Amino acid sequence: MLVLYGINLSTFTRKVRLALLEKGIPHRLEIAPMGSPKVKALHPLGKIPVIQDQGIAVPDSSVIIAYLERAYPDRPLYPAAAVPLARALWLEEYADTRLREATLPYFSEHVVKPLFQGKPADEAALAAAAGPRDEAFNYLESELPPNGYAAGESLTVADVAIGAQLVTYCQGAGAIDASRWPKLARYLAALLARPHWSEVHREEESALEAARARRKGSP
Ligand SMILES: N[C@@H](CCC(=O)N[C@@H](CS)C(=O)NCC(=O)O)C(=O)O
Repeated sequence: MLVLYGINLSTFTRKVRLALLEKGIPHRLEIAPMGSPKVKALHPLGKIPVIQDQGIAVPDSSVIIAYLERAYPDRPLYPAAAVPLARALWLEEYADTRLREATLPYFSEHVVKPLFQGKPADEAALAAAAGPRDEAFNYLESELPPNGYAAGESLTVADVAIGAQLVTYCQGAGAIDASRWPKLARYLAALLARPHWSEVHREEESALEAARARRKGSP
């Protein structure tokens, strides 16, 4: 069976989990943090996610999803036609890079530092994050349709990639401000209402709750 190495609360692990679940591919998540010996043995950069399938290791969420499309063609996440395919791949790339950089500070400062490192949030880093966050959210607000999916008539890799980043943002910053970005807020709510997404989301909320409880109980 396909094995996915990663951790919950990792954005790129979430992206691949959602792709596997949406495509209905049987798999097992093996908890393996970034930089761990297991991950380093499979991924030259020591990053997560990495999968093992059919006797090979496949690193990098985008490469993994491209591999899955060929190895498991049912329920495709790549549109068939060239134009929506280009749009889906661009939005995936945008989510993995610019949206990632623009939203990660909220998670780092409000979740990683206080809950996992016992450090206070850096208020200057949070203040500096607002501009890039606004720019990225404004771009997506202008690109998304009023309802439905980011690229084409059905769920694609673009939705998995954008949604995975937005979940990380909300874990750090709270809900997307629907008065400023109504389409984006509606878009994420619709994704999170999908059965597999709500299942993953609930699991991650429990992990966050447990981390908060541990932190509260620690001296
Ligand atoms: N481009 C990679 C990014 C993966 C990535 O940055 N993963 C994070 C966890 S969500 C990680 O392993 N960070 C540790 C590091 O950058 O060394 C992908 O799409 O898989």
